[in-house]
Amino acid sequence: MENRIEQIEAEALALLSDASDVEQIKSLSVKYLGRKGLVTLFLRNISELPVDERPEAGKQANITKKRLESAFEEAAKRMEADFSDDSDAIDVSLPGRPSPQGSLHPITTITRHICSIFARMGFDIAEGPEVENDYYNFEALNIPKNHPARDMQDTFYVSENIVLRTHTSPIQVHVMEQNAPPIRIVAPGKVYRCDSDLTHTPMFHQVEGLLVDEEVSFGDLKGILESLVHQIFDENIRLRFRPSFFPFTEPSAEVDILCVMCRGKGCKVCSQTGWLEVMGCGMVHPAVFENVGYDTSIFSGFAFGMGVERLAMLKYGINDLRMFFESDLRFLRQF
Ligand code: 2U9
Repeated sequence: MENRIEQIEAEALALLSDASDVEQIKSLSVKYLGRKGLVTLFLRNISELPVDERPEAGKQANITKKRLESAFEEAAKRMEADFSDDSDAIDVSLPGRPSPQGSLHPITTITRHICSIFARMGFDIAEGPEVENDYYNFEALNIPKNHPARDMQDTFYVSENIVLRTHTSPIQVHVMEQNAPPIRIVAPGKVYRCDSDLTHTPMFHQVEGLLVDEEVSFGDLKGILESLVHQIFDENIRLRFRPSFFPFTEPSAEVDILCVMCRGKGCKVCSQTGWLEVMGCGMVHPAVFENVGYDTSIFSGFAFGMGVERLAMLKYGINDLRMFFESDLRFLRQF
């Protein structure tokens, strides 16, 4: 019987040395020391042994019980300490920590939206440099040397003949120089003007468009812009074309849309007029076509331009232009 208790102890210690977590140690403790554990049963059955063997067997069994109790306890403590103190220990069962995901800036989102609307109407997307030659930014667009748009107050000059583009129009000039008609492009991008107040920032975004073909009419232009406005806002937003002037288009027009806030009733956003000015447009001036070598007796075309910040403010109900450039995550996370 003494051998039996020694066997039980040896077996318990061997299993303990293989245990790899606290749960396994707990179940070993139950197996040997629990209410129906092997050591407990051994002690309970001592009365069945011959009378002269009982004292020694009882003593041995109690020694085994104490040794196993402290062996289990120490092993469990060691294992817990291993996990909590050792900074190198990796708990592979923990779920991974996701890295924070960014989102697109609202200006990027609406620029892509506008471009995708035009792409569905058959327009290609064209891009170009933000630093331009004076010729592409002004001269080719029929903006003569003494025009006020060239003034130091409006334009960032890099040197006498190099400027930060003041509109994306130079892109269309490059495309026309390199391609014969028909042309159907939209030109999105950053533009720079020496202007800074509550409603103007020195850098802002534009999307411009150009279509050149035979027999292009102002009616085609109206249809394209109406479709754009209906897709950005909704079908009930009417458009109004007011005569205007741009050096690069003739005739030219400003495009107003029904106020998207009050739907024409009159509010603070539309200064009680019921209308919002959102775009400019016109038929491309023959002088621009001559500059790129297009035959004006065959080809005509229309062009338009819009400020992306203004459209984004109206679409998303943003009332302060500065929000776009402050990188405030509380603002940006809403998009
Ligand atoms: C070429 C020929 C003509 C582009 C045009 C406008 C009218 C216009 C403004 C809208 C708000 C600029 O951002 S804004 O201040 N744009 O009113 N833009 S026609 O005309 C072109 C472009 C390129 C070769």
